[in-house]
This record gives sequence, structure tokens and C-alpha cells, in this order.
Amino acid sequence: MRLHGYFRSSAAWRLRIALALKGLAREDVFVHLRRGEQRAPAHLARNPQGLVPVLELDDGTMLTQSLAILDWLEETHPAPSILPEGAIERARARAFALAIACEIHPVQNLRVLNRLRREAGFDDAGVAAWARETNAEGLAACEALVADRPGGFLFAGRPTIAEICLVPQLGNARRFGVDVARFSRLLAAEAAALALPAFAEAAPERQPDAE
Ligand SMILES: N[C@@H](CCC(=O)N[C@@H](CS)C(=O)NCC(=O)O)C(=O)O
Repeated sequence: MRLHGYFRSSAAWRLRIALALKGLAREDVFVHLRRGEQRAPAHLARNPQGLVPVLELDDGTMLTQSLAILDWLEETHPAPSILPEGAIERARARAFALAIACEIHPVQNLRVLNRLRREAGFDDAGVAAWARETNAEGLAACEALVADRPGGFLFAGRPTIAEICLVPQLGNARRFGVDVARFSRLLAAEAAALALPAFAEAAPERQPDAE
């Protein structure tokens, strides 16, 4: 499989973690987002949305949208599972992952920040405040969703889609200057996850295209 991604892309980061958790090898193809390579015809042919990640299967099939790809991975490579046991816990873990992937991440995406600058007159400080506050507000809601859950991992005695989405989003939050210290339950889950090589090795600074 070929993972078309970028070291700093948190959506690609989710897939680096999941592929490693499931013991699946990948070849990386780098799409430099700051240079706009996601809008080049070659990449638009893979994903007309002009986004990474894209997972290219051995038969040439292109899969897009990281959460859909996580579902595909779980269906085709069920062990080890990245979902908790039981329908209610699965619904809760999915809700947590979607709170990040649908509510926080899209509004702090590169193209949105660029549009704020280009079309809404935001200066650098305004863009930084937008990114910081959308992350802080969204992660505060995530902390509230799981505050009463004991232990390290959030929904099982092992990592699930919740940590797969959480760890990259905490990375974004720090990059945008959020003081994450108040999210103690999220930090406990992150620490449990980062003790595993699959999470530790997926970090942006460990990728060959890191700058
Ligand atoms: N919902 C998509 C989000 C993909 C996405 O927003 N990718 C970002 C990097 S994390 C991207 O390619 N941004 C390029 C841009 O905004 O132009 C997913 O989960 O795959």
C-alpha cells in the first residue's frame, strides 16, 4: 500500500498509526502541502478534493477520507481491532473520533486558514488565534466527553479510533499554541498511546519528509 501524505498532516498521521497498529507495511509518497502539491493534477487525479491522505492499494484503488479508510482497514484487517467492544462503546468511541475529525480539524485546516487570510482580512495574529481557539474549544469538549473514564486508554484496554484521532489533534493544538495542560484525561490517554511504537513512530518529526 502507498500512503500519500505529508509529515504534518494530522489526517495522514491517523493512518500512519492505524497501519502500524495493524502491522501493515506502507510505502510513503510525500505531497508537500505548503508548496500546494495537493492541487497539482497528479494529486487531484488521486483525490479530487485536493487533500491528503490517500491510501493507494496494490491494485491501484485510491481510498480517501481518513475515517473511511480506518473503517476499511478494520473491515479488511480486523485484528487487532481499533474499535472497543460492544455497540454502545463503539458508538461513543466513534462520536469522540468524529468530534475531532468533523468538528475541530476541518475549521483549522490549511485551506481554511489561508482563506481567512486571503478573503476575510485576517492577519497572522488573527489566524493564529482562530487556530488556537478552535482547537482549545474543541478539545475542552472532548475532555468533558471522557473526564469520568478511568485509566489510560479511553474506550478499551487498548487504543481505538479515539486515540488514533486524539494524538494527532493534540499535536496540532500544541503547534497552534494551546495550553493543553488542563486536558488531564486526554493527556493520560495520549501518554498511554505514545508508549506504543505504533504511535511513537507515527509522529511528524519521525517522518522522512519532516522539515
Ligand atoms: N476529512 C479529511 C481531511 C483531510 C484534510 O483536511 N487533509 C489536510 C491535511 S491534514 C489537507 O490535505 N490539507 C490541504 C489543504 O488544506 O489544502 C480526512 O479525514 O481525510
